[in-house]
Amino acid sequence: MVLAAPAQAQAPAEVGQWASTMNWPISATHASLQPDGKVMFFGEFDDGLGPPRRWDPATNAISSLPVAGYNIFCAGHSYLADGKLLVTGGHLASHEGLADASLFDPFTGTWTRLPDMNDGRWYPSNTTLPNGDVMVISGEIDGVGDFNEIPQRYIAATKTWKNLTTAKEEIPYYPRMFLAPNGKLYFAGPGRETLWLDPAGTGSWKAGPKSLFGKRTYGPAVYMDGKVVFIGGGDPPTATVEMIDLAVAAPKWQYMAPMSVKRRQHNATLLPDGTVLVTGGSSGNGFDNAKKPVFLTELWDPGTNKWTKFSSNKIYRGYHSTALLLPDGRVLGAGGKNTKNGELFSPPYLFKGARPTVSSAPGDVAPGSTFTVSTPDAARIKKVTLIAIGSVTHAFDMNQRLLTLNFTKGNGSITVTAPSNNNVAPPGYYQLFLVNEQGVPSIGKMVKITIVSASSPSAATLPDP
Ligand SMILES: [Cu+2]
Repeated sequence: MVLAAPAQAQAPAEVGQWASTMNWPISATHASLQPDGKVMFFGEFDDGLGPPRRWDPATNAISSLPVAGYNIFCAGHSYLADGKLLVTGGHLASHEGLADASLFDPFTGTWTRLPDMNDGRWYPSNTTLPNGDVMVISGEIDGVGDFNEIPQRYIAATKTWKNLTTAKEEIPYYPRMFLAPNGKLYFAGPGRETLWLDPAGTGSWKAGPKSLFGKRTYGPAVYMDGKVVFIGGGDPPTATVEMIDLAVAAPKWQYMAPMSVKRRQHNATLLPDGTVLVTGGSSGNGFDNAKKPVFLTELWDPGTNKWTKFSSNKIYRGYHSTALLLPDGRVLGAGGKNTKNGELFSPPYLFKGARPTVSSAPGDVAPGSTFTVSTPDAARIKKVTLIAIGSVTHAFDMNQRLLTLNFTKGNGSITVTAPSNNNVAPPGYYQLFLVNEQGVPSIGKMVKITIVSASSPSAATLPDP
């Protein structure tokens, strides 16, 4: 007798594959891909006082890093031009933030304390600006709804803070903020109200187009080629997805195809082939409903506006879970409340034949330039992407960003057009991927986007929303 295979057993080339669970010492509530391809993460509650950890995907080893000196749980984080991680605020108690800020240097594994911010910030968002400064927005000071209303700009050159005194505004915590092609910052939610922040001088806010659905609390939003895509979220959770193109004259939200299942507290991760992978979350009502876990992984392709169902993971990844794209093309799903483990997903593209190889690529790439990438696979390259290294917490990656680059094929190499300016590509480390006709990506090669001054495009080429 021959036993039938389970109905849902599908080939990894179709649905990808989750590897077995890795037990970790803390919940990876905050996780950042380092420029060296390792993952730095730190934990929730009192674990935020303890050592952050570093996981090496190549060896699976976990090491302890020095402590920051205060509780960095509930901080904001994004990368600077030189690859250091700016960590802003932290945890005194729930809804009570710290004013502390630090830099973590991933190359030396050391912390540098910065001057305190203007006040406490519990759940702030960091957004890296075209010149390498960082805008820090929101976070609670001393109780529920007591938001820090003065955005602050971290001046990278002097390691000091500047208050945006004319941009006082109540913005919800962990706002979904994005640097737009016009050099302004777009606050995409989670509510229907959206706003533009002009970071020039002491700052000013302006109303943006209302989004369509309503409150997408604990839903992720991602930036892809000038567009912001907001996926699910809300309570009760929604499966709906909407998108806005920030590069057009009159940006407007529009619905995209919905996910196959409602989710909140999930993660959205940009993949080398220009798609978005959605993992985890809960389809149940309430804050973090572990009784209605979503294990199904699914993928959105902006080219076709279609979702594809992939295989399911094993562990509930809701509140305090994170997900990161690794240079080898796998996606790490980790953390969750009191969930001290991680899982690795290999997308279908890792089962579709040989990967294109990058023989050499420049370490530094200046916006507005062209550069050469040596590859024996030049003839079969179909797409070239840059993905800024991820830095994620609370269902929002403040650093990841996907840019599709134009290129021409040569003999043994391709010539790639760099992003036009630092509004499109804020400075710092990105993974460069070559993707072949089968959709198989190369290993991500880390390149550093440098700062080109006078990055602001002319008013004639971009809208002033
Ligand atoms: Cu939290």
